Amino acid sequence: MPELPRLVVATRNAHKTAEIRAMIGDSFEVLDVSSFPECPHIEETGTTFLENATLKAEGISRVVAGWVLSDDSGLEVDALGGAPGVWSSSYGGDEGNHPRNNERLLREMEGKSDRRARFRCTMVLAREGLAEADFSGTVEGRIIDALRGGAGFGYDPLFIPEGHELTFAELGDGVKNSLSHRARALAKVIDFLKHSGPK
Ligand code: ITT
Repeated sequence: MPELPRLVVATRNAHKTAEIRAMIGDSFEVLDVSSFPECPHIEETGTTFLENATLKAEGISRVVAGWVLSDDSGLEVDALGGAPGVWSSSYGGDEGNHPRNNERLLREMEGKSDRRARFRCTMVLAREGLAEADFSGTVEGRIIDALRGGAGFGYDPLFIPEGHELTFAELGDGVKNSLSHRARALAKVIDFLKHSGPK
């Protein structure tokens, strides 16, 4: 059997890797930076999803051969002027602390009647230190006033996608991976890779 082509995801978030691996099926071997201890920490100094996704993809592809895919994503809440947005991962004050992020979101949303929100995901494909293409996906929905469900990660227990009555954390990976911001961006990535020929 020929070896599968490799796709390295420029992330330290194991949940993102697991979702991408599940969605990509068996056309690629999906790894992330946890398999490459030589990868540097990439400072996310951008002010947009695209800037941060580009920093991560280019930074990791300088030290890892082949295609590197980054994912910069976040939650935008209308009643909060688009916050937490690009700063979703440290909204509660502590990078990557999902319980604190959710606590702050619940606090900020107290008494707000406009609950509209969306997840956004921007992905960048890079090779040899250079970004070659970017892809975006969005899913609309609303924020509820108490945590519900145990699947997924991040703000999933507070977000109900449009057309549903359950949160991403209640709907589970199968449903989330069929309609999420990440699924929609990744479908475009897969299409691009299919047409880009062997590398
Ligand atoms: P990497 O930068 O290492 O990829 P990260 O988790 O820090 O990991 P981001 O900088 O893109 O990633 O921040 C994304 C944050 O947005 C994430 O920590 C969650 O708080 C939120 N988020 C993104 N996608 C999400 C999803 O599918 N479900 C719930 N929350 C999500």
